[in-house]
Amino acid sequence: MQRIFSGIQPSGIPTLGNYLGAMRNWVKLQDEYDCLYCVVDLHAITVWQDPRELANQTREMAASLLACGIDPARSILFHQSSVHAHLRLAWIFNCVARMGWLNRMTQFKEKAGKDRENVSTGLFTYPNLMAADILVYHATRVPVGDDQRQHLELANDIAQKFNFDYGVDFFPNI
Ligand code: LTN
Repeated sequence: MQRIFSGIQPSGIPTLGNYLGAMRNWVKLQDEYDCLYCVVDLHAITVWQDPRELANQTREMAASLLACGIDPARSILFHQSSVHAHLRLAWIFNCVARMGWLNRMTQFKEKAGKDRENVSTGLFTYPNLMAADILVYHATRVPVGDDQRQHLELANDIAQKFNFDYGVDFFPNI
């Protein structure tokens, strides 16, 4: 069975956009696929977060996902920071992805704006952690909005470069 991975930022109480754009779809996908759903608290700290608030919002987002119909008997639902393998693989990917690739990420350019010298380096390497989220489970399907397309292409580029550089066929194509 194909494996699905998707992540959602812990924005606390979800917006209607979260529901229509992601959550509703995630619930349906459980019928057909082996699904892993993750509240990406480590991505959230690419910009400053109050630690206590972040912990609350992460729990609230997980609770909302359960309330919407994510079924823990069929799917895996977890906090990103609770699985250390994400960060370990993200480091390896920091050493695989090229500066030029990340420099072309439109989301980084938008978020950094004129403040490019002053944003966190985590904001820059955000796509490498996202690639690690997916590839650590060898997931091959990733339901995301159009704004995340470029990040998925980058994840594929990383997987291919890793396989090529180390002469393996380890990471699948997304
Ligand atoms: N960047 C995504 C959240 C996200 C994600 C992922 C989505 C983090 N890791 C892995 C799919 C797969 C966002 O902001 N919506």
